[in-house]
This record gives sequence, C-alpha cells and structure tokens, in this order.
Amino acid sequence: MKMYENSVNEDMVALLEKGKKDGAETIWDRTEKMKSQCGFGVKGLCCRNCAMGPCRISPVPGKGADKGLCGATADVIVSRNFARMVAAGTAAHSDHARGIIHLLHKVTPDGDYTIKNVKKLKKLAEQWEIDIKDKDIYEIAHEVARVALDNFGKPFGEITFPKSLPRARKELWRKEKIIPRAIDREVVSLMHATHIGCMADAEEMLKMALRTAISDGWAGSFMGTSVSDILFDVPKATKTESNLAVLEENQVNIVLHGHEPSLSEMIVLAVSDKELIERAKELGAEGINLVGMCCTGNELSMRHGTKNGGNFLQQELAVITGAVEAVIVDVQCIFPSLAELSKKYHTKFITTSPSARIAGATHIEFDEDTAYKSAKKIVLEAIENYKNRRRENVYIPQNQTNFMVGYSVETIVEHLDRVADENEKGTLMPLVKAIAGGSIRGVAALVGCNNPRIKQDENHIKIAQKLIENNILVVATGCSAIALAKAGLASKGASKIAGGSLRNICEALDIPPVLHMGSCVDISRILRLSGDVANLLNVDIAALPLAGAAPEWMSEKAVAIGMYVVASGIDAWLGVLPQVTGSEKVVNFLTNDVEKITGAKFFVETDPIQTADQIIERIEMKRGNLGI
Ligand code: SF4
Ligand code: MSK
Repeated sequence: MKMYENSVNEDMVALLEKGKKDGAETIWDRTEKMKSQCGFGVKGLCCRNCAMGPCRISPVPGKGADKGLCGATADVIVSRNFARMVAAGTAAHSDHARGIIHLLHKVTPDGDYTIKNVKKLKKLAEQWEIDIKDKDIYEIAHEVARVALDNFGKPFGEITFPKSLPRARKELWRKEKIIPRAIDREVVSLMHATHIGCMADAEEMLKMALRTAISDGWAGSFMGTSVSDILFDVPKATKTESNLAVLEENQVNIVLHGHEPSLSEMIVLAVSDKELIERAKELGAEGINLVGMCCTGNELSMRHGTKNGGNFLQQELAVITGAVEAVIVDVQCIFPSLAELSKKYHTKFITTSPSARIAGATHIEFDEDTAYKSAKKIVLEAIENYKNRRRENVYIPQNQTNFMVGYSVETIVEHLDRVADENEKGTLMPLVKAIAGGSIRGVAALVGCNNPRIKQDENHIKIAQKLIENNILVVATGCSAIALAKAGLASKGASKIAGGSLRNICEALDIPPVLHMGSCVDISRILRLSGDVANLLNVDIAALPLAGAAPEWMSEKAVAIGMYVVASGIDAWLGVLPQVTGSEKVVNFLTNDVEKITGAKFFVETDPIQTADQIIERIEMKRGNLGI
C-alpha cells in the first residue's frame, strides 16, 4: 500500500505512471522505500558531534540513556541540531548573495553583465551613506559591493541594515542581544557554539540561532535581492505560464533549475543567440524553449516572463516527459538522483557550479568572466542532444496555467499609485489605508518548498484559498508561489474567489489576490514590505496583522527563514513538524517563550484549513490590539 499520496496535479500523476512504465525511480519511490523513519532522528535526539558518539537519548523517560557520553541532555542535543540547520540555511542564502555581490564588484560597462537599474544602485548607495557625487555608476557599484561584502565579515560593530528595518525592532534586537554583527561571523559563532563542550543551554542556543537567522533575512537575502535588482533590473508584473505543459514538442527543451540569476541571466541571452538557434534548426528543431524550475524558474519568470515548468517535486518528472534535452543546474534543491534518472532518458544533466558538483552529471563549469561564451557552450550541449530524443517515449502534459509574476515592492507601489491620493503616490500608503480600513484584513506570506510526505501543493493551495476568501492578501515566494501559480491563484481571474472587499481592491489595482514576489531569497522583499508599512504607521512589525507560513517546507533554508520571520515579529506556521520534539524546552521556546522576546512565535499545524483558521484568528487579534 502506498504511504504517501503524490500530487494534486493530474498531469504529474500521469507522468509518475509513465515513469513507472519506463522503470524510472522518483522521490516518491524512495520515500516509500525509506519506510519508517528513525525515531531518534525524527525527535532530534541523535548527536554525532564528536567521535565518542553517536549518542542517542531515549525519548522515553527512565528507559535507556538520558544523556550523551559528555553529559549533553536531550535539550542540549535537540537545540544544537536545530541551530546547525539554521547555520546551514543562512550559509546557503548568504553564499548565494556573496556570489552576486562579487559579480557587482567586477561589473564593467562593456562586460557581459552591466548595471540594469541605476536608480536602485544610487538609492542603496545613499542609504549606506556612500558619496556618489561626480562618480561614475560603475565606481558607485564597486563601492556598494565593498560595503555589502563588509557585512559578511566586518570585525567590529553591527551589520548595516536597510532603512526598511524599523528602529524599534533594531533596538529590541540590541536589548535582547540578538543583533547580528556580520553574516559569516554569526554562522561561524553558531557552529562554534554547537561543538562538543560549548553551549549547553537550549534557550541561549536558540537565541544565537535567532541572531544568525536575522543576518540571513535582513542582510544576506536582503542584499542578494537588492544587488540582483541592480544587475538584472527590478521585476515588473508579467504574465506567463506554468506547469510541464510548457515544454514544446518540436523545440529543444532546456530546463534551468537552481537559484542563481548570474547563470540564468546568461542562459536566457544564449537561447536567443542567432548562431545557436540556427544550429537547433539544422538539427530539425523549430527553436529553443527555455523553461525555468524552482527558484531559478521564479527569477526567470519575474524578469523575462520565461515559462515555469514547476516546483521542487517536479524536477524528476520533467526528465520523465522524455522531451527535455538538458537539465541545467547551479546550486540548492537539486536532486542528485537526476544524474542516474537522466541516463534512462536522453536528457543531459549539466552541473555548472563548483559548489554543487554531482557524480554522474556532465560538469561544464560556468565562468562569470567569460559568462556569455560559457552560457553558449552549455546551451550548445543541450542543442546537440536534440537528435537523441526518442519521440516514441515522449509525453508532454497538456494543462498549463497562466499566472502573473514580478510583484517587487516597487511594482506593488506602482499598482497602488492607481488609487493613491496625489501626496501619497510612490508610497505604500494606499495599502496601509486598505489594511487600516479593513478591506484587506491582513497580509500572509506563503513560502517554502514541497515535501513528498505531503501531497504536492495541496497545503499551499488550501491555505491560500481560505485566506483570500477571508480578505487576506497573500504574498508568495519560492516553490509555494509556483504551487499557487499552477493552481490559478496567482492570476487576476482568481480575484473572483476572493472575499468581496479584497476582490474590489484587486480589481481597482489590477492585481491577483496572490502576489508572486519571487524566489526564496526574495522573502527579503516581504521583509521590506513589512518594515516599510510598519515605518509608515510608526509601529513595530510585530504590531501588524501579518503572518507567514511554510506549509510543505523541507530545507534548512526554510528553518533559517522561519527563524528570521519570527525574529522580525511575524508569526510563522510550519506544516511539517521540525525535528525538535525530543526536547520540551526547545518546543516550548519556539512555540511559546520566543514570543516574549520577539513578539511572534511558531505554530506547527499539519492541517491546512486549521492553519488558515489560526492565521485568521491571529491576524484579527493583532487588528484588535491596533484598534483597527
Ligand atoms: Fe555524544 Fe556529547 Fe559527543 Fe554528542 S557531543 S556525540 S552527545 S559525547
Ligand atoms: S527552491 S528551498 S524547494 S522553496 Fe528555492 Fe523551492 Fe524550498 Fe528549494
């Protein structure tokens, strides 16, 4: 009997059936094979932080070991394990940001990468008090990059935060001693504290983890998004299509998967290269069809309107269509299984990053110094593979969904200008008024991944539907945004299922009730929106009727995100139980005591309708406290 249901999407179920006939293995097969999970691991009770271990603590009091060899208790082990997840998640987002900032530091007017948004560059420079008078924009860019890079390893002081961070929040972090000093420093300090013989106080461990996570959200991710906008432009509202039906029968199909826009922005140029299109035609294809996946898919859709093939759990299904010439990847959320799976089909699995080399893949390292040439080489590899497609084994689903993408804060403001009073143009004031007046009851962020232990996309969709029915505006990023796009909720037509007052606002602003704001790193756009609204109202973020939810999360990045969301004063709902239940103290801190420090806490709820109900209740409570 099957333990886990696979997907809400019939096309995906059909592809899984095809995969079975083809003898292909997918994540659902591996989930079944994994059978019951390790009981110690599920509760976070296993420690192998030193070679006296592994040690595991019995979850049953009085039975078996109640301490590790060094004397570490369940509280210590669980909190250390959780903290390590935060460190890894912060490292992933922030290393991504560092890569983009290094790119900004070497950008030249005649290079492959140029500055696409001078306004945003100058604004950031001004915020950071960089003297821009009489300076060339590339000189300014290099100085901005220097200041940004300092935030990773500055030896003294605090991180330079964006203006959107309300002063009250910053003061609170200072008072609670969770204000981050530098990104790398926080990751290193946290890892140090988890070493044997260091931190053995669960609450202090989790406070350190909060500090590290803040450096992810308000620095690493924030700078990653800002610098991407400077280099590749601020996303604008764009219509595009989602799901694997976006693959083309008679074109070279390239699936681009991962996270880093430095690669995707060059691949997008390379697929329009005349020479390469010519070569594709020589081989009998009508053209080259670029399809994004996961967060790279989001980056591409929001800046170029590139079609999106799907989210995390669709990466193997893309190969199973038999219609994909190449899956090109960079970093994060890439199944190593793609190496073996693609050999069953004609697909080339091409890795490009030294940080994510995968045995069995074709590795063509992407070189930023010769970016366009390098991207062309990678795309050519895909084109040359077109002749190997086995047409008798191709199945491309037929159902695609239109959706809107590209709701950066700047674009939201442009839409708000449609209804703004003259003196409020260019600000978020109309949104503030709609929230204060009650036509928008609050704003909920749906973020995070898919997880094979949950029917793909189901929780994202059910929660979003219920929230918009109740006049709560949904903002979404990452794989959640893709789930909602596939379900039609990120299209303007979805406003017909929204509550009456939200529907009226959506129609007046010409927006969908679910705003697709980009990739995982772009949760920083949501932080910015929250901070800017709080600043306009002169309150702290914790006072606002906001909520965050990661209904199908799986990655360590999601743990870091949850922690920085809570540290920012926004409640966070998790639809998958984190591996912390081995310690009552840790559970109690995350779901209770942390609220005394940050004004927000975690809720763990696996039922999507209950989740939506709880979000609505907390949002109404916050409205009541604000007297609105
Ligand atoms: Fe065991 Fe302590 Fe070593 Fe962990 S750090 S493996 S609990 S002895
Ligand atoms: S890609 S971290 S599966 S959202 Fe950003 Fe999706 Fe989660 Fe990866």
